[in-house]
Amino acid sequence: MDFHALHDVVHTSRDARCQQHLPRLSLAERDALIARYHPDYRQSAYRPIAFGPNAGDRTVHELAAMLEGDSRIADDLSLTPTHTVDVLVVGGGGAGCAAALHAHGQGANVLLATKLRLGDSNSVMAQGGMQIAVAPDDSPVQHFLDTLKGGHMQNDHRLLRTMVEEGPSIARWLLELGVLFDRDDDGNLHVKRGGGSTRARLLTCSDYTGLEIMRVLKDEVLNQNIHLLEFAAAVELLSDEHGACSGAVFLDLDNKRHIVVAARTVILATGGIGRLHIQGFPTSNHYGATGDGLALAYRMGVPLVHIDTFQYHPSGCAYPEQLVGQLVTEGIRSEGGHLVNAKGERFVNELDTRDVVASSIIRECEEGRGVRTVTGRVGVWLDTPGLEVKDGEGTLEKHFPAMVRQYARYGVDIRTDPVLIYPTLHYQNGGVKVDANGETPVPRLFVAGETSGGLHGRNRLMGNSLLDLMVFGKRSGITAAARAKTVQQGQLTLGHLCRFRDEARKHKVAGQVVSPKVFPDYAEKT
Ligand code: MEZ
Repeated sequence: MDFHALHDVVHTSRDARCQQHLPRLSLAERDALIARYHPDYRQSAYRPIAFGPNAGDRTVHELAAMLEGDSRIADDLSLTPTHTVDVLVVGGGGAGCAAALHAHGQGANVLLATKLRLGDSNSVMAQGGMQIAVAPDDSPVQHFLDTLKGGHMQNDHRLLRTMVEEGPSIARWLLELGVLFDRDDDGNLHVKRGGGSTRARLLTCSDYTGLEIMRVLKDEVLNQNIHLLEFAAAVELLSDEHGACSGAVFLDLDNKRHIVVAARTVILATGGIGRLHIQGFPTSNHYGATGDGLALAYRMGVPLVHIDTFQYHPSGCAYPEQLVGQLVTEGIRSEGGHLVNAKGERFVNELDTRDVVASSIIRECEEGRGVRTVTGRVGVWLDTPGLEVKDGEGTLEKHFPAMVRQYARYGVDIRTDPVLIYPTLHYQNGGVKVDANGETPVPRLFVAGETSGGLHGRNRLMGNSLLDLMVFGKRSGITAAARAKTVQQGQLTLGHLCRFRDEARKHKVAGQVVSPKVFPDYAEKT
């Protein structure tokens, strides 16, 4: 049958589907479903880590290999610094920009180094919004409870409380800087509901919320004349004689030389891990998302938390082939978009938590109720035209202009044709262990944003990532700047690397993989 003819079932089943109410699953039903279908539960995809701070903990093969991997630099690299700063921020996404701005605001001499260009990050690609409890019927307490439930009660309470309580002040800060959040007809901030949330709490800028926030933050970094180092990939941290962090080594991607930066404090904000393509999944992540900060912090001796859990966003694009893995925002489901199997049936409450929705889609596909593309991919329909029918012509163009254009480029009109989706690797739920100021157990080393772990428990709620970046970017920036005032620049050594290499040799895993990877496996080798 012609692939496009398969759409018909979506149109013909719409009226009946609109009468249906599918409740969210009970906790017992949720646990049974995800244990059977969620990729986090595929035992063969996991193994214990051989050595280091998380020795014996199980994680996916791709991450275990990266953490055990060897640095690309030699023990005897000359460590004469080309820059000496108070605060070194590694990463130019949302957390990195927020950290740099706040550290600079405290009077620190800041260098922001980034692997690609300023702003190239998952933050810029965030579509569906930022959760902040600003609505009259909402509160930080409610935000806390929703997030805790979504995270299987495994969230670090201190981090979570800090995030939800500081949300409203972050909204004010972004508004003052000039972020154009959507407003209702009376000019009040407009809020939408995300999966797993009991209140409408998402502040949005159509379906390009991250792009809008990053437009403003990037401008601010440039306006404040914060010193920038672009196309510089962090390949190793530096430690002093006491084991505290004292700087970093970068690979200059233009001329392949090393750049050494001495810093009193270092903030890692290198983002996510999607480009490791865990378990062969496509990803919604940007090209540089290779989990570099995890490897760098691990070699310094910092433990990681919740590294056995990843987020597979339910609606990754499954057709056309050029868009495979890219995000189809949860915002479409927030507005009432139905998920529909090949038989024209809804099969899950579309606003259940992401682990539930993703597992349900995988179940439908594994049990033969998915739709197959000509290239052999499988997925289920997201009824985008249903929104035009329900809310009127022009709805998609008004609320999801980026999505309409993204698909139109490949000849798909999402106003008339449903889109085929399948879970895509979107987020690492865990990461580097930090306190509420982003500080790690290694002195003077801070981590902010997706590289850090604990806040989201075992499943992040939609829109909590953008808030995480802003809150902990800010707190780590302020704390790192304050700490830099009280300490001297430490010696620049690779002592931690020598110790790590000794351990690797003992466990016979020395030199198997170079890490951080810097770019995905299919990139031209650097
Ligand atoms: O927080 C996210 O991951 C998000 C808002 C994604 C989306 O579906 O738009």
